[in-house]
Amino acid sequence: MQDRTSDQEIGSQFDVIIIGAGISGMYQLYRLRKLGLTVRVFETGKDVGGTWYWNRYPGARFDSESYSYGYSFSEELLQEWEWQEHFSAQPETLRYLNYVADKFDLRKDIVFESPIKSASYEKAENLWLVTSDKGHTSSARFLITAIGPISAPTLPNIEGLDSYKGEAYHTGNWPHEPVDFRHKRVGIIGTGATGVQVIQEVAKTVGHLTVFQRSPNYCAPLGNSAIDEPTQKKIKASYPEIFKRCSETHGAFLHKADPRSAFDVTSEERQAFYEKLYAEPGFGIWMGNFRDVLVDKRANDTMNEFMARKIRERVTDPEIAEQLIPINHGFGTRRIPMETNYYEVYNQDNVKLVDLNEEPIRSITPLGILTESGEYEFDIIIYATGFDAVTGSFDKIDIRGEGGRRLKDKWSDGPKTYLGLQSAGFPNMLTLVGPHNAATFCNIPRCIEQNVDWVTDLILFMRDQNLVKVVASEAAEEEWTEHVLETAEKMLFAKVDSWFMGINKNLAHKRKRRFLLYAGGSPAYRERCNEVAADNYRGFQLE
Ligand code: NA7
Repeated sequence: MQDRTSDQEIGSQFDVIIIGAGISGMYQLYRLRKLGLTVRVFETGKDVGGTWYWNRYPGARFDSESYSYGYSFSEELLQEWEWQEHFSAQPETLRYLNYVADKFDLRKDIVFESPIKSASYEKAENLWLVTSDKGHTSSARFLITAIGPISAPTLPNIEGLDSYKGEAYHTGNWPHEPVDFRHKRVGIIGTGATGVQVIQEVAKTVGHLTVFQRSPNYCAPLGNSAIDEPTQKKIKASYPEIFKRCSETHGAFLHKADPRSAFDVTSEERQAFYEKLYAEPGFGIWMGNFRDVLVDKRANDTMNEFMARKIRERVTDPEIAEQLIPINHGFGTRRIPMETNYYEVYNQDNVKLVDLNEEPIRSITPLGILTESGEYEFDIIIYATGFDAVTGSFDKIDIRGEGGRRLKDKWSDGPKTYLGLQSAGFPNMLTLVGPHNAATFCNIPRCIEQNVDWVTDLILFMRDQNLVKVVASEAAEEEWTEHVLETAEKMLFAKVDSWFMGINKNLAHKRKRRFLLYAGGSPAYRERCNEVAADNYRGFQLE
């Protein structure tokens, strides 16, 4: 890794500053450098990878088919890289991103260990001033945020958190050294997509494991396996079809919704279809289900019954099985955790499930966790308690636009953007995977590439037309925000508490329910972005 932390390097002016060296920041750097622009990326971590750099917890892996997840922009890269598993584990994914950084010599323009604390738009110079935590300031015409939608971890708001004397880790900030669970008493709080992954992995070697569950989720089998040689060859020969299929599906996954209603078929056919989806690898059960399962309560209930039956079949103790069946939301209305023998973990003698609805946590103590029923002592506590999703990573930076207006204040009642790519009053700032952007609800690299390509084209267009300032109009922003919220209202998840809806009970301030993603689907979003560009960037004011 090159050292780029000298004052001389940092205190300079660039055409573009990118915050974040994860999947989007890396690709954005690659594209802009090719245009001959001067670009500098500032990254908090010691190396590239973003999500895959921080989330090193045991069990972290893709829920997307690996070959649908990698970058598509380089045929050479596609042919060189060989995914080892259908759903790659975090170490391999991080190796892949390092390989990309090496291959395209990306690190020379990245300043590591440099969290950006503030960014302000200076009207007189039409520049963004960006300051790192070390107090170094750099400037650029364009500011591109590539800070990730799920990158601001939140610890639980439980009294006594700091008093605990054992080892404690949040999954989103996992140590670089391996953590040994053998013969250890481990407590885990959280049973979302992350909790499920970490629980099933830790359970393999742990001395004793206690899972603290506030809300169970409907979890579906991942169906992971190694990729054999003939399949590897087939994958390499099929990339055009793989990416074409992703471009046609709602969430840019390989799975396409079934055009039938759950009630177009007999009850036997429906059960057979659900069994087939349950046995198939990946998100098919969520993304490839009947078209009305996520929008019609009656259709959704047929899936709830099916999933509850599966849990009862797999968990030996009927009381524990009931505790693992969600009662406060329907199938797929929250993020589906993908699992491998997750439910069977609760059949192990050395695993205990604590239902926090029956036995709430009172506090964290120096020795462990105190509930209404008594104290549990641990050697290690794992917090799989989630993130301040989508807007949390923006809130961590003091971003000020025209007139010194703070982005955090502007978004206090919910984000407002145009296409999820810009917010009015923040000229020349572009938000990759920003709120209300389809990339937030997507097989993310597929939508990241769309975002980055669109932003690159905009910058190229401005250069060709001698334009120096782009800012979304209030009217375009209003119209997009309304469209985003209206689209979400049709979905069952709009009525359920989850990070999709901006609900995070650990934050000190209570928020209004506010949809953070875009549910209109990636093809419609892409079409809209293309139309806007073709119409001379309609809705943006260009100077
Ligand atoms: P999630 O999906 O937000 O899950 C967080 C989990 O932690 C969830 O089960 C929460 O219960 C639980 N939680 C959070 N705070 C507490 C407290 N204070 N007490 C008890 N339990 C708590 O985060 P993940 O990291 O699993 O997944 C985030 C995304 O990352 C995921 O969707 C993927 O796309 C990648 P709750 O449900 O709120 O009752």
